[in-house]
Amino acid sequence: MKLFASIAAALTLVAMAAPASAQFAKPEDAIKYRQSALFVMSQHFGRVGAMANGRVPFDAKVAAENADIVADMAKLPWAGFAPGTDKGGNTKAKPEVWTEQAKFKEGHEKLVAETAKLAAAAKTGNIDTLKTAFASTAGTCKACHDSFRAQ
Ligand code: ASC
Repeated sequence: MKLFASIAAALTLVAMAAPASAQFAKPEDAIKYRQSALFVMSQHFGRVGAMANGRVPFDAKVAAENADIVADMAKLPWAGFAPGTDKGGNTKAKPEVWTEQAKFKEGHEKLVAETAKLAAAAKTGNIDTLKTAFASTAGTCKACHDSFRAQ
């Protein structure tokens, strides 16, 4: 019983330490997953952008809430670009996602870093800090789209 409890505790720790990952029954599910994560991210990024661009009044609390969601969502889509998911659904992902994996990974790591900075910037409550971080994050989105997303 003691041994069983130790094993169970160890497995729980491993599960907690493992990075978030997702497994998919079919390519279509992976495609849907990554597109959904990117869509949710874009909705919240758009809310931050509306403030950064002066389309809606700056509300530091709302900016911070939305930026936090952007930063969390930024971690998710990449699991959905699994091998063999270049086809099997309605995807604009270019073959380069899989043929230039080092560059693609670099792009996603950059986005995770930039969105973390965006979330930190939003928490300062300073609109100029937020504007700078927003522009930088948007540039990261665009760079990756230019290389890896078909029109
Ligand atoms: C957004 C959004 C994107 C990026 C990109 C930045 O708000 O949905 O895909 O910004 O347009 O260039």
